[in-house]
Amino acid sequence: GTTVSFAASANSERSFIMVKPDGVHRGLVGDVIKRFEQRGYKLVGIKVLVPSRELASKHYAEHDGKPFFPKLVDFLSSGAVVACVFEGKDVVKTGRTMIGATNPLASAPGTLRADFAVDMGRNIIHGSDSVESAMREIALWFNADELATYATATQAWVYE
Ligand code: IDP
Repeated sequence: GTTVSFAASANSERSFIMVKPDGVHRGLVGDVIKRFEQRGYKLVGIKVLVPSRELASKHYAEHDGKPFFPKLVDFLSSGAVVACVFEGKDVVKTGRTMIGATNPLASAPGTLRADFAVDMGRNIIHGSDSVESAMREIALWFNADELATYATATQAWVYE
């Protein structure tokens, strides 16, 4: 019925979550994924790649023209990243909360950036800041056939 299909679509929000080169070099990929998994979010896409400067520029297009933009693009394309798509209820907003403030020194304790980072330019992880950004970023980093549609055996124990 209506209630069931509403719940299903509300629980299928997606966010683009990426471990940046500093996080990969420091061996934090597992820690990042662990936080999202243990919260109850479902991993539906994942890949490791060294982004081209073009891809990095497109990803951070909203910052084009700002003083830190060239450094940001250089850094993101300097090494391997792990690009992920996580799915679940309110995953965009909740993901941002779990990640913490852009400046790790201002991030709340218990957030990924507070627990693993110090400098703004080495804050280990990216997470989409809105549902619209998430859709743009997922389309930029993934082909449709690289995203899996599946039901977890535990979904009834995560969602009422
Ligand atoms: P977010 O990653 O928390 O969404 P954004 O404002 O979208 O933050 O900035 C993208 C990334 O650019 C940040 O994660 C950070 O690494 C870097 N950055 C943002 N602002 C500055 C700055 O003022 N100086 C240097 N790097 C910055």
